[in-house]
Amino acid sequence: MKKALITGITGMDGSHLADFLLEKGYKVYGIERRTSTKNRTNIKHLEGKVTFLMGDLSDQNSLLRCLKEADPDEVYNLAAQSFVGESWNTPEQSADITGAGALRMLEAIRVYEKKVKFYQASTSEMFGKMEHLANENTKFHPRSPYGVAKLYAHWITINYRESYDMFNVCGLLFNHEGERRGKEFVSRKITDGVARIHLGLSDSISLGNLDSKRDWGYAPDYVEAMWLMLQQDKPNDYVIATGKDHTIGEFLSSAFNVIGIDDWKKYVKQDSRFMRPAEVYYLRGDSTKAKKELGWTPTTTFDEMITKMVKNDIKLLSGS
Ligand code: NAP
Ligand code: G4F
Repeated sequence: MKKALITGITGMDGSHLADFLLEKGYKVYGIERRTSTKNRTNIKHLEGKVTFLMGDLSDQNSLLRCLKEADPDEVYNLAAQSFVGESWNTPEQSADITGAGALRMLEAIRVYEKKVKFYQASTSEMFGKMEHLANENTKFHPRSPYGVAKLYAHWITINYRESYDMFNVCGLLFNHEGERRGKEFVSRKITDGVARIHLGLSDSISLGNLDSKRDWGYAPDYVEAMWLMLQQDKPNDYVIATGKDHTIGEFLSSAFNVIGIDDWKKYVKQDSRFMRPAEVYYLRGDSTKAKKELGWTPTTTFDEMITKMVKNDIKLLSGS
């Protein structure tokens, strides 16, 4: 039985990856950090199936202890301060967890000395200021403290692969969403807001910049790509994306459509509090390499994903 250790298991991707690996017959360990109130919304269903270990990406020894306890074949480093907007409020903490956190996990694996395959959650935010389709060779120009921190984590993962012959891969994942997404991200903020309007709990949604375009995929499709990367003979880095871009207006239109509203504009307010000091206006990825080498393609469409998210939020809010 293969063993996997996941950092960030309480998050959206971590919980989906745990579901996926359990289905594959893995023994799964997940690192949780101490918080004043436990938030197990995404992992409640995993209790009794996954072994939870206490640790923190800011604490090197805790990572080594978790590694020894789990003795994994594969480590998936998904933990991060992952909200781009927040990274201007806490740039140092974002650098420490999102950037140096990856280094701490790599060092723990290096000191542990056993052969462990390592996955780093890299991101399309590293491309930042881009205008065309991005692939593995596109130059980076991050536009947020989060993006800069992720770029450090990306290069240190590659550097440890080249320095110590470690099996390290980076997945350059474009935006992916789903029912377990945090409510501060624009996708879930919209689907939750639409559900509230539908149930008469609210009459509008306040958003920032509506002009950006994103290449939005569905999270459960994307965790499969993470696993596939670690099953290859040689470590390599891959862009994971749908190849299609949509504006936030198109996201809104699709979400309001689920509740039968065509004229969504009268329900949306613009609020400068949600604008960013530097914006990433356009992200679209070319995952040809992943398709060719991993056999990976996304299966859930943009509209299917949004429908699932809106229906799930209506269900959660109505308690049905
Ligand atoms: P998420 O839902 O925000 O989950 C982040 C996870 O990191 C949570 O489990 C969180 O734990 C944990 N964490 C934060 N600080 C920590 C610390 N100091 N020590 C240990 N754990 C800590 O993020 P996600 O959307 O699942 O994304 C997973 C990873 O992929 C992240 O690294 C993200 O940056 C990256 N990524 C995401 C996307 C996307 O579109 N979703 C795209 C590309 C890359 P708490 O619950 O305790 O806060
Ligand atoms: O949903 P967002 O906060 O996601 P963003 O910034 O693209 O980051 C996400 O995807 C990255 C991959 O590219 C990940 F690495 C990262 O961890 C995270 O998962 O914002 C999307 C767009 C932005 O242009 C933002 O300015 O939506 C715009 N937006 C407009 N109004 C808003 C809002 N974003 C948020 N969060 N809230 C708003 O009210």
